Amino acid sequence: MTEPTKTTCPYCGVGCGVLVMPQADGTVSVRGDPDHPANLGRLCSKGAALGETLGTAGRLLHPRIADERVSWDQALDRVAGRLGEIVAEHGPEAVAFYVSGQLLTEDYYVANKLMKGFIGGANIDTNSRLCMASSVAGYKRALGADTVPCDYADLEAAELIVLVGSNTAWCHPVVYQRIKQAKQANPDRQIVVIDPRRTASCEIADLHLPIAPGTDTVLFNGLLNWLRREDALDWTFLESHTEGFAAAFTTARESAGSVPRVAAACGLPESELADFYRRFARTERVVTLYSQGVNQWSFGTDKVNAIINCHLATGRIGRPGMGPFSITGQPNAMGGREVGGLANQLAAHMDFAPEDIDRVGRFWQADGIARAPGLKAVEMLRAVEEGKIKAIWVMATNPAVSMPDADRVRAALRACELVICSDLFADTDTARCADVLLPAAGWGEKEGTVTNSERCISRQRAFLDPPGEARPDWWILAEVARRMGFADAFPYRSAAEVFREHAALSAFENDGRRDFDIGALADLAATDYDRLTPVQWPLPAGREAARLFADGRFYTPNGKARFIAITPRPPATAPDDDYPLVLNTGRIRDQWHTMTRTGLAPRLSSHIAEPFVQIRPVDAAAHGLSRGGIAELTSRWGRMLARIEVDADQRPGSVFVPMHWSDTLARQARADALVNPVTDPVSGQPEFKHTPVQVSLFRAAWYGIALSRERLLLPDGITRAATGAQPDYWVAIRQQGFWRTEIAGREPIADWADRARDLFGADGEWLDFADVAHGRYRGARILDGRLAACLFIAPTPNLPSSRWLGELFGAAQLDTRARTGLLAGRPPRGQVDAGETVCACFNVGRTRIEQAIRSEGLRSAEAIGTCLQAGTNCGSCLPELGRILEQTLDRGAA
Ligand SMILES: Nc1nc2c(c(=O)[nH]1)N[C@H]1C(S)=C(S)[C@@H](COP(=O)(O)OP(=O)(O)OC[C@H]3O[C@@H](n4cnc5c(=O)[nH]c(N)nc54)[C@H](O)[C@@H]3O)O[C@H]1N2
Ligand SMILES: Nc1nc2c(c(=O)[nH]1)N[C@H]1C(S)=C(S)[C@@H](COP(=O)(O)OP(=O)(O)OC[C@H]3O[C@@H](n4cnc5c(=O)[nH]c(N)nc54)[C@H](O)[C@@H]3O)O[C@H]1N2
Ligand code: SF4
Ligand SMILES: [Mo]
Repeated sequence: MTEPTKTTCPYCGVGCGVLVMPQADGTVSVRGDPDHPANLGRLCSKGAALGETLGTAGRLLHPRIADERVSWDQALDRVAGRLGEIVAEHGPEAVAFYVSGQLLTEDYYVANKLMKGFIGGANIDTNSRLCMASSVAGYKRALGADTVPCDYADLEAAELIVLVGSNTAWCHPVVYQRIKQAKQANPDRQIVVIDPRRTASCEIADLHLPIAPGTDTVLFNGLLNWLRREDALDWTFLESHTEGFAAAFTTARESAGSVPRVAAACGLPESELADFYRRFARTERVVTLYSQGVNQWSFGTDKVNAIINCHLATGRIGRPGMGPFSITGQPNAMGGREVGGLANQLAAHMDFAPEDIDRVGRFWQADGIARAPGLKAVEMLRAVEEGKIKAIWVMATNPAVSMPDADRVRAALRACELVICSDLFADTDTARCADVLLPAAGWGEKEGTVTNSERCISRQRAFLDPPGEARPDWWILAEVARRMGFADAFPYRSAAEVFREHAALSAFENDGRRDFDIGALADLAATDYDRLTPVQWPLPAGREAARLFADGRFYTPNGKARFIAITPRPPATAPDDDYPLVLNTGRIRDQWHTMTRTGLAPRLSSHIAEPFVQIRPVDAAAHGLSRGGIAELTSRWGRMLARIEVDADQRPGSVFVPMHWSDTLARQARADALVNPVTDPVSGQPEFKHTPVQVSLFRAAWYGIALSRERLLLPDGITRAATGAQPDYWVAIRQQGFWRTEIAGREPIADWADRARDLFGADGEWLDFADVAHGRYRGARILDGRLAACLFIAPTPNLPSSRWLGELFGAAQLDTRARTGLLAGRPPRGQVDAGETVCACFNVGRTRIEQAIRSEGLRSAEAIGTCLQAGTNCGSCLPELGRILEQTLDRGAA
């Protein structure tokens, strides 16, 4: 037996090491790498399901121009030729690259070098603009460089961890497990969660502050004020290592004021706010861990600096167990920052300062290097819309889904003269707007490195051949560069060669002046690159790197960290009578962004299968919404449909929707169609967490669920019949061995038996039950005694459970009981429906868990694990098991 391949998970910024082993049956086994410092063997549900996302289904296998298959030569010549022509005619600003924190460092480096060094414009920006830009800007303002000063071990060494705008339990599950374990080991360790919603991360919280959206600047200004009043400042550190305290403090005191004023502004009880302030003031080792609830605001950079101010004031930076820790989202968000993927950076943490331009230009031997920053993502797409940018090359990101005001972005792409899209998949929302499609090699098919949230560089290694003609992104870029006449600067034959150059640039004329230095890796031989084990930067050649900021020296010109005076601002748009609720958007546990990969794994769709809107009971009642129905959300920018979920975890006045669904998997379910495209003036990051919306009941005449072995073609399948009515709402969900499609429509349809045959094919045996008067239909198509497809229609959302129906798909033959059940629309008597899946690893349903809690008298998540296995593998569902336990016992008691 061969050794497993050591590689790194391609999803979140935790950067877990995984061991991969292709199996004889063609599947791939994936487990956590016990030797990787990020996860020490753990994986979350997404990492554990990686094996299910491989294979050729849906992959883009060949280059395509205008929907025709072409050779690589034709595609590369076309791209290079057209880019060259446009630059010659309109200048380098007329072309743009929109890239991604999911590119490997080597891909990213080549993209940036080609655009900034040789095309000579700086219109290359990355989806990290939507993600980390405020953190980058905040660190640079305060510390003089984009330096994340903490690592995961600091979380374990901290006595207080403050999670601000981070649903760590779902978005960085392995870091969350590390925090949880540390808390179990020492219950005195305190966890405070600051988030308008009560999230799964609150499971381990000593205190949850359900802050009014956007008021973090007030809260942290208030904290600075409190720290001063309680004499909790580190004056020695302040005086020798920082500047600007007086102004920041005065602004904080005047704008935030006393605890009652801050509590009122933040919508929090005074006692709880003071409780947090007290904990922060009296605890030395504090890590403030933050992500999108902080960054994704039109004043995200101010939020970041309000947090950093409190760490500087207490001297809590540069020592173990403390610091302001921006946790990164994408697997290579940090690598992108290192190569300069943002339009306002150059490369290797250098900026568009004259000496940096000169230095990078000499290193690249690029006389035509760009001399000024380019357009940031949202501006870039605006320039596409205006026709100023005539060609855009999108790599490893899906802006037609993930950018704010997504309908407008999509229209801009459709109208653009030349859209090139490099992706793994043939059919994404963005690929649908592209003229040229380039097949990229994906995870497991290419070599390279990524840098995780704690600045640890890890290898991604290939263990599969790329399907069809797919190629690594760096190769595609270098080929285009050569054909544009820059062959000398792009001679790379391997990822290792690119990496060496990147490492050499980081050390070039550095001498400790720039934080990012991995000079020790600049001469890595190909074999050493192959064997490279995870390493943390800085990693200068020939000297030991100390802990960042341990000496109290920062990367500002005078070496002092800067306080930034923060005047709190309101969100860009306030709710009003037309749009009375605040839309908050984000992630769910088991899906990754626009679902091109996680959507392939049936077990990842079992936790949450549909786009939803989470709303507080009181708001649901006020807007006539009840659980299971469909809501129509509208904002000044667009519209979305989503299943209604009524939940007291939601803040009054706010609703939450997931960002994940696209037009390829659903109809009218893109959250970003609603989102205000306003951005932070410093960082350019959009305000994804705050758009005023109206939420009303979508009045469907019928609701349906269809299960089929093949994916249904919607809405065509339903429209084909004479009357032409089609579903207004549909979501396609891949399950084990079949597809489930949820549908609903406004127009009544009478002839469902005909529609069912249009959808699935008329031949074979059919079971039909129709009650036209009451708008009910149940139909099943049976081929060779096995269930081939079924359709259930009802006037309300109460439809049979897909779990029970799914089991029927597995049956070799449908017996009489099953047939009776299908016609009756419910499981035969005596058969239990296990309910919606909670534990994706062992496929354990909610009903089964509730029953076991009652019948076996289970009292802890561990006991549930012992009884049903649930939660014993990746542990991602443990917070939910805890909640089900609580709710079931509550109900038992009531
Ligand atoms: N399962 C899963 N994990 C992922 C990803 C994924 O797609 N799926 N994506 C990865 C990526 S790229 C990223 S960037 C990270 C994001 O990770 P997170 O930032 O943890 O995720 P989000 O759900 O976007 O938002 C976090 C929280 O911010 C809260 N919030 C909203 N407004 C405010 C506010 O004004 N103040 C405060 N304090 N909080 C607020 C929201 O309620 C939400 O719970 O996740 C990474 N991990
Ligand atoms: N409403 C709302 N919108 C948001 C957010 C939010 O919180 N709310 N969060 C924002 C954030 S933080 C982020 S990071 C973005 C993420 O948004 P996107 O970057 O648009 O989302 P992904 O689905 O990850 O897109 C990655 C694409 O790259 C492809 N791909 C995967 N691997 C490779 C590869 O190796 N090479 C190439 N060429 N392609 C590859 C995938 O198939 C997929 O199509 O969304 C942003 N949008
Ligand atoms: S926490 Fe999960 S998604 Fe993130 S890197 Fe680890 S296994 Fe991958
Ligand atoms: Mo992100």
